[in-house]
Amino acid sequence: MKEYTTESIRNIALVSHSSAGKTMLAEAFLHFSGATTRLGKIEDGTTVSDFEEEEIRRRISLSTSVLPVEYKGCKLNVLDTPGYTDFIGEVISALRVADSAAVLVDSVAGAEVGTEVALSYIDTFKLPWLVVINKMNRDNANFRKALESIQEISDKRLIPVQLPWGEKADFKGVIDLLTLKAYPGVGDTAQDIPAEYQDEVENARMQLIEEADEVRMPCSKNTWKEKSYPPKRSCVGSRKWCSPATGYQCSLLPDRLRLVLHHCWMPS
Ligand SMILES: Nc1nc2c(ncn2[C@@H]2O[C@H](COP(=O)(O)OP(=O)(O)OP(=O)(O)O)[C@@H](O)[C@H]2O)c(=O)[nH]1
Ligand SMILES: [Mg+2]
Repeated sequence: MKEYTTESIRNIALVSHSSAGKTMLAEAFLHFSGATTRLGKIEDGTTVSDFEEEEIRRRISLSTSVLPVEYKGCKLNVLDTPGYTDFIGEVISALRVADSAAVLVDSVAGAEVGTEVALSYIDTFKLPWLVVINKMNRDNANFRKALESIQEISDKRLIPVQLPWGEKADFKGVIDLLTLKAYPGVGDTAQDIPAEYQDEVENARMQLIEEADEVRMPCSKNTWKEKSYPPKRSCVGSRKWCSPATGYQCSLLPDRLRLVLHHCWMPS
């Protein structure tokens, strides 16, 4: 593996209530970035992260796995933590060494006890974090409701950086508010935003710009498009979060020094 300097490395912990999809997201990162040739499945016991016999048998993560993901000149050390509270020690250890955290929330269940516990440790370690509203393809998936549920248990204002492109059986991908492109689930070709989303996207983007201005990030309404710097607060993506080819792969979550974000993609 190539050697990376500090500014190209992101140590990011995936945390959530059990079963929100952390291990599958990590699997998708690996697959999308070309580290694996096929996407493993929890049900088949073929994910890279859940490799222990007991993890395969129980179909849950029992310990934190560190998964190196190389993408666009950056190295993401993804820490896939267990969601069951019995293994909270693993989550604490992962957050202790991480530079940032991605909090996964099931789009049907919304924020759960494990989400709240994870957030309290994120707070303890004062980590920057973002939310991934996951499983958007499930029946009863509801992005707004899931978002509200996590907003209710956090005192940080959550600002979407991506919107889901459809939901439930109609879930197609994500609409990115920074690049202003729609990213379908399969393949990495960005598309123009479908006409029926234009108003929603415009409103969400305006909110994003206003929040960015408010927290005085190095962007303004004029430079936003070129620089793609994100707001300093927690942001929200959706499961087809892993949209490829976005220019800010390393731009929202921090290394030890600065702010950055990575996107990756999970085919359904
Ligand atoms: N429909 C749907 N199912 C998903 C998605 N992501 C994960 N799953 C399923 O949800 C279940 C749990 O996924 P995991 O990735 O093991 O969840 P986890 O957060 O790692 O769970 P723990 O290790 O117990 O904390 C598995 O059956 C996955 O196949 C998704 O985007 N959509
Ligand atoms: Mg897991």
